[in-house]
Amino acid sequence: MAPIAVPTPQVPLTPAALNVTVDKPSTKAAAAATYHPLDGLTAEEISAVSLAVRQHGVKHADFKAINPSVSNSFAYNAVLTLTEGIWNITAVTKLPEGTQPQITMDELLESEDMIRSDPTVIRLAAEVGVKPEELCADGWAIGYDDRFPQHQRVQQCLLYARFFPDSNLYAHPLDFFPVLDCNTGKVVHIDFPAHRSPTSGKLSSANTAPPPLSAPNFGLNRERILPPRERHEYLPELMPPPNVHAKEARDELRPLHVSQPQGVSFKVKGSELEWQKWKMHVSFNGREGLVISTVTYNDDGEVRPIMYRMSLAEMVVPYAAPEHPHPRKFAFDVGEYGMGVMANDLSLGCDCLGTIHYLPGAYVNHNGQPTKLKRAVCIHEEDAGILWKHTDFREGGKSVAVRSRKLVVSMIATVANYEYCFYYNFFQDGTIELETRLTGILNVYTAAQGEKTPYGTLVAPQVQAHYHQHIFSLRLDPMVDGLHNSVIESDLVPLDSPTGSEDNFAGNGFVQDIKTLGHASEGAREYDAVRDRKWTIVNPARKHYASGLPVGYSIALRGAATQLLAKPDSWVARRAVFATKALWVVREDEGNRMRTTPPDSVGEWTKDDKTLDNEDILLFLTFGTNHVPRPEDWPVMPVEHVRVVLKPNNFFKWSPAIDVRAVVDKASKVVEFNSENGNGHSVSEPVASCCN
Ligand code: ABN
Ligand code: CU
Repeated sequence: MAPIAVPTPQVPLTPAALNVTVDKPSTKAAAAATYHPLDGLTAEEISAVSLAVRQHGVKHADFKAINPSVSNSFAYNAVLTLTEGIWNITAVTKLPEGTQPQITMDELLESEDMIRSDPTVIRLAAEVGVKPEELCADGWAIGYDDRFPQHQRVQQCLLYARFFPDSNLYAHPLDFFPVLDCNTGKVVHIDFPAHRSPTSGKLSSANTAPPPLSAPNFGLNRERILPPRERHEYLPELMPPPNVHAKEARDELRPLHVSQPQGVSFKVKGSELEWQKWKMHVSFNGREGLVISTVTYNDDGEVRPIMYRMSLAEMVVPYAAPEHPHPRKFAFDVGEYGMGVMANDLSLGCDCLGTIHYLPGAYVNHNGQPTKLKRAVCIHEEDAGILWKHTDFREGGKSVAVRSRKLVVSMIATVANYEYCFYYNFFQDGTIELETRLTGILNVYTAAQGEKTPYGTLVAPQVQAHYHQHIFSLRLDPMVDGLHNSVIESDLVPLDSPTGSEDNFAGNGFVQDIKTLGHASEGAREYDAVRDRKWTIVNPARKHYASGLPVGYSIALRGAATQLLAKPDSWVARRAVFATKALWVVREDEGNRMRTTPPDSVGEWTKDDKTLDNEDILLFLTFGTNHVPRPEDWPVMPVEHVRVVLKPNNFFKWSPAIDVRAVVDKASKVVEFNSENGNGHSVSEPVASCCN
């Protein structure tokens, strides 16, 4: 990565002198026509902000963070305001020692160069038959390891070997982890995980704790382990032998086109998206990636607000293996890397099928410059099966079947070995769904021949995939018919009265046990699958005309509820407090307050006793999946789906989908098969109407 050349104050504070390329908006008129205050920063704005920060840095000698030649390893918060086209710095705050900005892509890539040129790493790799140029490193945020001083910007490298161009490096994990200081570019330590005896299962180390940095030979007290050499490829061109998966490709499927002969049914004005009765704003930023704001539904002419903002606040993948240094594997992929920073530039016909509209995205990179994605966000429609149907079973009775369509707003991020695909789905019955799909390659570590692996699955010989959890935090800023909302928790419980009693003679009775989360201290909630616990965001000021209940949106977490399995006082629980509960409800003013001193987390924000009822609130919903890897997840994992659903509940007078008409798809056909050769051919056209 090229160091930022910062001139002396005598040099003019021009973009060229400060190494900033100022992107120009294509045309002023075009920019003005689509401008919206909730838009993500454009590439031009990022360069302009970067220029303002550098100019400030040059003018103010105390603000040295941007000048690597005087790097002091402190991080700063800068607040800028835009006045008549000029960005001004209004506040600069030095953050406490140990506060680190996100790891950047450049730092990740640079880590590979650093380890390839470090003499100790070269020697250790050579001992297991790996050449420096074959070494690959995934740079992981270290999270927690108090053996290193706070000011060091440490990164741990998970090492693999790549023996052939483009080959799957994760099939060849190495048995040691270098630790780097990103600021000095030096390897500062090597960690050697202990291994377990094939016979007794006993650990080669005295215990699972980190050895002191001063331990001789980096605390290594076991035999070195050669990386597995068997190839496990997934790229089609690498499939022939010696790849163990070498197989002829299966017969290609016949084409299945998604065709919209009359075009799409949505409208896009800048970043504002309208479809059916939905309207929303879509934006993108480097940290959260995709953001959906100001979601409204046109209910018979009344535009009803539902969500002010929805975004991914955080995600963490804690692993189960307790032997050092594996417990350090719990990177925060939003906070420490940025989901937007890792977003893919999407490809038509592969990532996105059908008639697609893309939105661009931009984020600030290591050098303070914008990185642009032409296709960061994909917008399209999909058939979603049956929306509703009924047949009057009496002879001559009528039948109606209505198909469902969904609007999908999505992005995909590559998070080193894994990919995460995020789809915000909007349905015609008022349902909003965040569907997360997980795919990519498992994080793996080597196992010695015959070694016992109590915390992982051997997905291939000597390739061990540790058990882990994928835990996400969805930040919901609700606006259900207004900014003042409450959260109601409801459980389904059997009647207290025993079977045979007056109240419950047959014993079948069950009711909803309902309570409003009244105070901040009640804002941290557990999921209860047995009681089918639900949370409903309501507006207590408006009631349903028939049920008399407050209008609301219910959160269905079933199947997606995941809470941290690590101990409450574990390293990971202390950092990923959000993952310890299924739902956090906090006051907006608390959740949005800018803080510069730790501890700072939802755990702190739910400690006071301010009211939560009928207030401007925020919800942080914890969801995800526990992953005990299967050999079938290897070498690339078929997608796993996790769904969080928000359903209107007492919000609409009746089914909002009752006005969707049954329309026959004239392109559908019946296929018949020749019983001799099994070949199919189309024989008939669809019925004239789906309502008959
Ligand atoms: N999941 C941790 C991570 C993310 C990006 C790059 C390397 C490692
Ligand atoms: Cu997983």
